[in-house]
Amino acid sequence: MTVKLSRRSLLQGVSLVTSSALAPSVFTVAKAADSSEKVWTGYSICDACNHVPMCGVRFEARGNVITRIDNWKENPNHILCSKGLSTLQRLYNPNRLLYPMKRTNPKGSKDPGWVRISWDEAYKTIASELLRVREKYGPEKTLFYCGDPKEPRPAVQRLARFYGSHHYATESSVSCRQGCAMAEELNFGSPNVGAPPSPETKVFLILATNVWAQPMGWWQKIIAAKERGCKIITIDSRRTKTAEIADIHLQPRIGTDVALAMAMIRIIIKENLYDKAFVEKWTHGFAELREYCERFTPEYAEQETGVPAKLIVEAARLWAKGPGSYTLTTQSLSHNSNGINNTRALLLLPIIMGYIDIPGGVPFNKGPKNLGNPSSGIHPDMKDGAWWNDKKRRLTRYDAKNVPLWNDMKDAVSPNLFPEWVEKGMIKAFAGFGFNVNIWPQPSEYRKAFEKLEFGFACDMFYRPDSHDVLDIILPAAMNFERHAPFGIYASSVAVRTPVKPLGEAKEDWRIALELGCLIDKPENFFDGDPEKALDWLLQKWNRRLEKAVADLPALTQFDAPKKAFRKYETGGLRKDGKPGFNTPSGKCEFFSERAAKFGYPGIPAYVPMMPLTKEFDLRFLNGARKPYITHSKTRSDQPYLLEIEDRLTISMHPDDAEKRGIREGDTVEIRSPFGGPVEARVMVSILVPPGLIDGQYGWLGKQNTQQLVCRGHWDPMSGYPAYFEMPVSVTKKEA
Ligand SMILES: Nc1nc2c(c(=O)[nH]1)N[C@H]1C(S)=C(S)[C@@H](COP(=O)(O)OP(=O)(O)OC[C@H]3O[C@@H](n4cnc5c(=O)[nH]c(N)nc54)[C@H](O)[C@@H]3O)O[C@H]1N2
Ligand SMILES: Nc1nc2c(c(=O)[nH]1)N[C@H]1C(S)=C(S)[C@@H](COP(=O)(O)OP(=O)(O)OC[C@H]3O[C@@H](n4cnc5c(=O)[nH]c(N)nc54)[C@H](O)[C@@H]3O)O[C@H]1N2
Ligand SMILES: [Mo]
Repeated sequence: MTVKLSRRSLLQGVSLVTSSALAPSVFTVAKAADSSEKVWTGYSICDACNHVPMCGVRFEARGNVITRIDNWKENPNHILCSKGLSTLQRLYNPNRLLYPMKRTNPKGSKDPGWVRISWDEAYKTIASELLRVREKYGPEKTLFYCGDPKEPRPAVQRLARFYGSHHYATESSVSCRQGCAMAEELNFGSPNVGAPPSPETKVFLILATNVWAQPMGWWQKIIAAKERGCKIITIDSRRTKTAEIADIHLQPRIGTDVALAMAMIRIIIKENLYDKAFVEKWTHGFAELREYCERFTPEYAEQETGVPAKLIVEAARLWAKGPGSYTLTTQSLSHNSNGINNTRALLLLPIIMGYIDIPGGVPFNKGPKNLGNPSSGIHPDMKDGAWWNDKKRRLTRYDAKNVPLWNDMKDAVSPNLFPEWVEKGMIKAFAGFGFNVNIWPQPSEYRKAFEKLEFGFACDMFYRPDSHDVLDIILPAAMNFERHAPFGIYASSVAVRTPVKPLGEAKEDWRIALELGCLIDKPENFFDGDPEKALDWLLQKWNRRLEKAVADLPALTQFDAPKKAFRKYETGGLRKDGKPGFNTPSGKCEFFSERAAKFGYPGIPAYVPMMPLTKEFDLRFLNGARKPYITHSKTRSDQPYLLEIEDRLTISMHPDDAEKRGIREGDTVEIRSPFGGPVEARVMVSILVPPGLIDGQYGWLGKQNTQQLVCRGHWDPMSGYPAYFEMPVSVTKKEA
């Protein structure tokens, strides 16, 4: 049966249709919960904010209806926040997308004419279109994509692999944390986000990491360290909660971290405070570093960063008192056009002090072998790591020219030149899971490009007109409480779940990717379409079984953690070949990155000033600061409780800047940049930001969509990331 849906009725809620004879609405379902159904306890993983590892949730259900959620105490991440606690509103939101839909009006029509179709029709159409495009143009002409929902990734990447397209992109190849990971790999030879302070840590460096973006337990560990006397240095352009507990808060202007780090390094060298033995034996490029940092006198650094020279000296001396550790769980450092260099420069601070893999320092090489997180594919065999790493294939990827270092290092393609690719006929079809077109600067350019494709589908929990109206089919995704896959991974333990059945005809992402896989390739490559089979197969890689893991709940499945050891670079514990040293070209921690230099980038992280402010555009916009109750494009009306906390785009503005403009708390303003606007926002007058900077969480739509302010074409040349946080803007009061 086909039911006609107008765009408006869809917008108002799929429940308009689903509450009729087609299916029970969530409210009917909720009523059914009062009946004599059995009450049981289940376990799941919260995906409300997309940080990894995610938080464990315990729930109570009556029959198939979850009636209550709570902390899963046995899970290492279990303190739920406002976003997590309101996920039941999302699960039972009457606007959920519950059925496959196809457009009936041509692309470009105001109303796509979405109608409900069966899964059978959806799958047949998708499979035949993808196979047609492969046959006619080649597999590489289909772009596979997984947005910030990181959990579908392993199955989606497998789908791309067996379809034969190495054009697989993720939100992390558009912009997220892979940029910082790139800096870590260049410096250390492996990703390392740092670690919370251990009992031996004397100084802790918080690198642009905001408490609101972390699991709640993270903050408690910092507080505990502070209480036992550990000194804290926070390097953050804003005065956040993490900055307020710091002994020293260094507040550099956005994108000037190279200048700050080089000035600290210069002092550490001049005052002979560095670890000479470590530097001599285990680092590469010290002479070049010493020469480069020479121009970064405290006074010059003050001029560039705005941080008082005296404070820079004080911070360098305090850092040298170590042992010291750091946290760099942020993505923010990589969101300006010199982001990778800024991150690399800060990460030279632990190296020059030799705080590498020592007690109280930065630990390396944690966790059982091959146990990755969902964004990296969980286990290399799941995505077929060898296929993705094939050098010849990699070089045919479209990003080999514009971001050659990224191309060399990462298995997901940088898709930010998508409009240009489509223009040149390089991409013809699109398969998107959790696809949000507003992730990009100037989203309308991307919408136009998507519209030109021969075929595109997306899979989501909600209908998002901005993204979906340029595609052909939308598929309903199950939510976290309704799926088995993937399991949560916490250092050396794994959390499996006991899901409820999906509402309507929603299916879990892994099931959709695997079932589609069965239609385009051999079913045995796709676990016969069964996510539970896939999970069991994965767990067997570590000699565990799914059934047993479920039976053991609420306890997590434990793995043997590698024996705790320090200075593993001396014993061969860090390198892939088992030799002493690090996984870098020189085998050492690299002040001068040979890998970066090989691709024409500066070997020593170079200082490059940001796009200048002008008389007209005299403020910089930190376009994407995380707030405790918002995640990206989600959590607004998906979880209405959170909308009560903040119902529209709200920017922070320093009192001096507000006064100069005659702006008061609560006023509505217009933001413009040389690249677009106006964007409408409400002002919060606050010392969270220094003079000259405003901030706001992106992800709002329509007139409040801040992505139209960001320049397309001003990318970080190393990562290809957009410079979201760099834009000069003007802010004027909107007259009533
Ligand atoms: N200006 C600016 N832009 C930014 C950033 C910034 O700081 N400033 N940050 C960047 C960063 S770090 C990130 S991570 C991205 C965020 O990137 P996005 O990918 O835009 O993240 P979301 O808005 O969380 O999710 C996108 C879509 O996925 C859907 N979705 C959520 N969960 C699931 C699921 O489990 N399955 C399926 N199929 N769909 C799901 C949501 O409903 C939504 O429509 O934005 C980037 N863009
Ligand atoms: N509540 C919530 N939590 C989230 C998310 C969410 O949307 N909401 N998103 C998740 C995702 S996908 C990500 S990537 C992470 C992001 O996590 P974070 O990057 O930690 O989050 P942000 O608040 O964007 O930025 C952290 C800090 O960096 C500072 N900063 C920005 N630019 C610079 C700079 O150039 N130099 C210096 N020194 N400091 C700078 C900002 O002032 C900010 O306080 O959060 C994850 N957690
Ligand atoms: Mo992110």
